[in-house]
Amino acid sequence: MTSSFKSIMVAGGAGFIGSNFVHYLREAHPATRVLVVDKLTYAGNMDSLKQSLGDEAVEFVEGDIADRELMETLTTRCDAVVNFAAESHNDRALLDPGPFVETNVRGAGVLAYAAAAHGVERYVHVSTDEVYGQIADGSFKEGDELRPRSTYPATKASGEMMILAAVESFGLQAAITRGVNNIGPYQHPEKALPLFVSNAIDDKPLPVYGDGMQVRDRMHVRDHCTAIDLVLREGETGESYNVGAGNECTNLYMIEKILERLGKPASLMTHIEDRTGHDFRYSVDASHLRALGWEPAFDLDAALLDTIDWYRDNEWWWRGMRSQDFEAYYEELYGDRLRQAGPG
Ligand code: NAD
Ligand code: TDX
Repeated sequence: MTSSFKSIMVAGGAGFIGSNFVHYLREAHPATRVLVVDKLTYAGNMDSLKQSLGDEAVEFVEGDIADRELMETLTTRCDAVVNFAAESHNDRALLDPGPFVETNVRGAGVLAYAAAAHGVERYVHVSTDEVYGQIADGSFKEGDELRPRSTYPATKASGEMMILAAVESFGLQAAITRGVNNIGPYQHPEKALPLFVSNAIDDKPLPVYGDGMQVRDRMHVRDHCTAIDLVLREGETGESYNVGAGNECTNLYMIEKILERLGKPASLMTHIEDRTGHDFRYSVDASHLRALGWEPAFDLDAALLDTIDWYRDNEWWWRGMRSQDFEAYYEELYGDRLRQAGPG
């Protein structure tokens, strides 16, 4: 990789992928300063940043990417920006779309426009494979039409349009990444893998949507970090890059691995009423990115086992996230469906 930056802003750096990216940057580019900006919504967690925050090269600012004045100030202090900040959970988007539009569209635009105004050298907007919609066979390429099928991906696709507008209108030097499902340390326990592991540890039912045969490409978050770093340094302005590891598996395969690793019974698996508009399969062709020299380091089972073991060994982290508010959300989303399903 060629370019070296003096200071990188990591927006949404107290979340799952953002915090992993901060730790990655400290190891891979120790001479670069890191400015973490995060609103600390329910999904942000300062504990996820602990291992890097003592470091004098890392600064934390609590703030909203939709706050124009703050973004105008902070972007003058960075030569690169990576934007992870988003509302990221499909199930919550079905309960209330408001914050998704506010952050994933308006916030994405405010930060990008501020970065363009202050001549930020490089910008990566972190998007998702969900913008394409579902696919029965084969894999999506970057030029394919975006056909998001539900609220969260609809706002992520709209956010991408704000970035392309800033590229065209104001010369923002931005590229977009479209990553598949990530797994790894520091993912909120509302998401499937950490939810299933933490429920299994507590001998609670694992709520499986529908038949559990939905397919996801499960990429280790560390591989997503190396991909984003490469696109930041070598990606072409105005281009999108699919980021997929080729680790496709059904939800049932992942659940079986979890139960086997933790020595828990299959009877914990509980099929419940499906998520509304649940995409059956996502799949992307990552050859555009691989042409830049990217290779994932984790295959499917290595990614799954590394992640399951991390949650098994780090209860201190996820027990704090399963707070009273989380239990209220859990009851709202799953309560009736689990009661209708009856005992596993
Ligand atoms: P996350 O929900 O764990 O973290 C999001 C972070 O953004 C949190 O720390 C939250 O406090 C912060 N945030 C939310 N609104 C903000 C705002 N207005 N201003 C500043 N900070 C704000 O999400 P994640 O899983 O780490 O996802 C990060 C990014 O990667 C998102 O853009 C998501 O769409 C994308 N993505 C995620 C995955 C995945 O599998 N998790 C896959 C592909 C792409
Ligand atoms: O309780 C559950 N039961 C269940 O069967 C939950 C939470 C999920 N699932 C299923 C739905 C999906 O098929 O597991 C699969 C994974 O679900 P999530 O962890 O909610 O991820 P997904 O909806 O696929 O989206 C994730 O990957 C793409 C991230 O949350 C997004 O931010 C990212 O863009």
